[in-house]
Parts: sequence; C-alpha cells; structure tokens
Amino acid sequence: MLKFKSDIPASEITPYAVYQQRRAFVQAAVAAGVLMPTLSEAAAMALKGAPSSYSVPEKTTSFDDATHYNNFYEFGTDKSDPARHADTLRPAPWTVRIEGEVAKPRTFDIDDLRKLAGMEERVYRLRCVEGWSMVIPWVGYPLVQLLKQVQPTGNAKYIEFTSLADPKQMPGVRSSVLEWPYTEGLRLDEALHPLTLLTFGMYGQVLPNQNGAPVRVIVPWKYGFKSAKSIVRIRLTEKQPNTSWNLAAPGEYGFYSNVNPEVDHPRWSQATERRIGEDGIFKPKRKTLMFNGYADQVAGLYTGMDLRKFY
Ligand SMILES: Nc1nc2c(c(=O)[nH]1)N[C@H]1C(S)=C(S)[C@@H](COP(=O)(O)O)O[C@H]1N2
Ligand SMILES: [Mo]
Repeated sequence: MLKFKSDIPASEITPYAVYQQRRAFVQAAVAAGVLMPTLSEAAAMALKGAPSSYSVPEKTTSFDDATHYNNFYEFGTDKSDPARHADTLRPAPWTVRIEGEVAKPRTFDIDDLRKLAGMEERVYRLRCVEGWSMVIPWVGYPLVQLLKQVQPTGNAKYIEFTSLADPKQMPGVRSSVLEWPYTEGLRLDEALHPLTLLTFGMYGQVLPNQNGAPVRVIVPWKYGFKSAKSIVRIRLTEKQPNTSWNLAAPGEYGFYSNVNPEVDHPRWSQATERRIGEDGIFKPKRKTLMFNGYADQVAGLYTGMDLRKFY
C-alpha cells in the first residue's frame, strides 16, 4: 500500500468536494496499477491518508449524517447536540500525555503526534450500542505505531483513554449523566491490533469537533462507545481500568463490548441494526455481524473466552 510521510499543517485542509475528486483519481490509478503521484498529489494524500486494504467495500454514510447524528455526551445527550454545541471545543493547542507502564512516558504536542507515522484512510463500519450504524472513512494510523514509541513495560496489560473534561468548552460535563472525564479502555493486545486506529480525520479532513477533534481512537469491532473522543491522556496499566459506561451501568455495558448479535443488551436485542441514511419503513434492518464484520481479523483475540460472561 501507499505510504507518505505527513508533514502538512492541519490548517491546510482540503475542501470535501476536492477531496472526493482526488480520491476517485487515486482509486482509479490504484485499480489501473499505475499510481505515480505528482508531488502535490503526494502531499494531498499525506493529509487524507493513502487508501487502505482494511477498508470495507460499502457505501459510505453521508458527511452530513456523520457530523449531525452523534454521541458526544460532553455536549449533551441528544444526537443533534454535538453539532450544535461543539464549536466551543478548542482542538488547538492540544497535548496528549502518554504514561503509566511505559519505558518512555511523553507528552506529545498534537502536531507531533500527527507526524509520528504515515496516515491511511480506512473505511470502517461503526456500530453504536443503541442499534444504529454508519460507514465512515477515517484517517489515521494504527495505535501500535504510537505504543512502539513509548515502549510498554512487561507489566502493561491494559490501556486507558481519557477524554478532555473542561466545563468551559464542554457544557455537558456539568450534568451527572456520566462520571467525567469520559474514560474507556482496552486489553493491550486489542490496542496493539492493526485494526485499532488512532484517528485524526474523516472524509479527508481533520476531525470535526463533534466527531472528537483533534484525536480519538476507533475500534471497529466494538460498540461505538469504546472509541473515546478528544483524548488528552493515554495510560498503560497492569489492572483493568474503569470505564465511564461500565461505571454508569455495569449490567448493560461491559468492559469488552464486542459487537455481538447473539448477546442482547438487557433492554433490547442486538441482532439487527439501522444504517443511518437508509431510513424508511420499507427498508429492512440489517443483520448485525459478529464482531461488526471483523471476525476474521479479531476472533482469535477471544479464543476460549465466554463472550456472554465477558460482554
Ligand atoms: N468522549 C466521548 N467519546 C465518545 C462518546 C462520548 O459521549 N464522549 N460517545 C461514544 C459513542 S456512544 C459513539 S456511538 C461514538 C460516536 O462517534 P461519532 O459521533 O463520531 O459517530 O463515539 C463514542 N465516543
Ligand atoms: Mo454509541
């Protein structure tokens, strides 16, 4: 696959229409097997990321739906709240602290974090625990690239992500709907898996505020809430970390939260999903796939585990 070093300031963002043209151009060239990017083409691809073999061949959700139907409780609990209120989030300047069980703890400036590895564009399914899904082209690099740099110690077994919780920027953190800051976690082998993406952009642009600017994680085989937004701290731990949703309702939201059509949420079935943008009474719901369709890649992480117990 193509890889280019990213050294383009985040301020140089390509308009969406231009991005779509370039993307079509690159895809046609890749299909023809003759991609010879000009210098400007290479520069453009560095920001949007090269197309990835991890992408699913499904119709992507519209940019409008992906940026106006969101969960980001720091800005309110309504799906329309993040788009309406997240303009108060300041994604720059921004730092991300990486600490805990690592040989080289470090605080990264967001611009340095962006340049740490070559970016890819990956079209992933995102399945919310509430029963809807989207298909989104994310831009980022595998989280393992960052973890290599800080060198997890032999004691590191888990990873914890902490989102910003600033009441001046995020009106929702004054409510007690969740414990703030929002935290999420993974087992270390899940964090090291090549599908786990440290994500800086979507649709060829830097992340809109409501989607978790300036940096979030995307774990496509798990329910959407595992993919923490607007991350300020990453901590490697020996013990399984607490997570916001597990603290709020332990019987409903487990630590693993792998997408699993066979394990119902206590209040609803997880067997089917509604694809956002495919509304209408005649449109049948889609069957939810085991591990959100990524079973070939990730089922091996859970060999021998009872997925009803570790939901
Ligand atoms: N910090 C933070 N991260 C979060 C959430 C949140 O409320 N706060 N919501 C989660 C949920 S429930 C989902 S489905 C996804 C939605 O991501 P999107 O709005 O970019 O589609 O973000 C997840 N990450
Ligand atoms: Mo969600």
